[in-house]
Amino acid sequence: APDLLTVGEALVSLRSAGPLAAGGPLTMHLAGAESNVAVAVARLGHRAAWVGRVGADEFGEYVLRQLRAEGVAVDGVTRDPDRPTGLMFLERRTADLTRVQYHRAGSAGSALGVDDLRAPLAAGARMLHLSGITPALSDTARAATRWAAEAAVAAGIPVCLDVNHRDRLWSRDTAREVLTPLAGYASTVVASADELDLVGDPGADESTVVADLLHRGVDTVLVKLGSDGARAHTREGVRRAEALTVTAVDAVGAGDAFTAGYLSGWFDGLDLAGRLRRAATLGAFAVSSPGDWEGLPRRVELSLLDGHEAG
Ligand code: KDG
Repeated sequence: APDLLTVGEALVSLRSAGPLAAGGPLTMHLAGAESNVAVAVARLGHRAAWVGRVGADEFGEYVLRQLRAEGVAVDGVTRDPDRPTGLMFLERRTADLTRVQYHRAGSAGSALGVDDLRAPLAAGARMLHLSGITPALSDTARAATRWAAEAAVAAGIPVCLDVNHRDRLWSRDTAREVLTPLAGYASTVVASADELDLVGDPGADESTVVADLLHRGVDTVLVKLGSDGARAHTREGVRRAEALTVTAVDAVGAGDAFTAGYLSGWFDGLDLAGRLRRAATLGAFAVSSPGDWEGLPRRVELSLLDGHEAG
């Protein structure tokens, strides 16, 4: 069984160097929050498996090829003969402004269903990673996400829920209705500060949401604060983690890298401080290199950012 099992939609991302309306070359990349986490964890030497649906098209072929090249197990993936692999365009509109356009409605990935997940869950894992993107894709994907969380808990597999709100896919109110119960299955919840009320009451402050999650059985709540680092809440209290001081060139994928670093530390049996440090290190690699995941470190490279500690 793998260390990490993650479920979601992997996409082909077509990145522009300038405004899309002005044309110009696009470059092709693998994207998807969950597959980003899988790649990050695999680069650090853990066994990672990604499950989802891709089209029986060239884009699906590309997604699988990229994941295999990164050492991510894809044997549980379903090729959908009737639906295309989802696409997204990542437009670098200005140096400071990137815009995303999805072409994923009706995609293979959004047709994810419970039957796609039975065998991978039965094979087991040390941790199941789910994101709040998957239940936003379709009714069947929502049911599958919920089923996976329940099945994992029943099998004694801890669940990490990465909130990852995507406002292009659903409203905050719908997200909250779905993600708040889902968070009750998780042992680890990861959210940015502005996503916290999607796993609690609308407008609730951090301490209220966190107290409620810990009360519902969540062990660790990680609140991402971007360049200000993160806060980790457990029943023992709150611990602050600083971000590393690096030059930010591309924030896309940084949250996925942070989560992957945390999980890698967990697989290695590190204490909370060590897990947070690895999370911060991976986040720093992601923001200071172009691409969602291309710049992530292999294990021997983890120490390259030593000396970049803030303050
Ligand atoms: O976390 C980075 C993701 O935003 C990107 O890879 C695409 O999964 C994606 C999404 O749904 O936005």
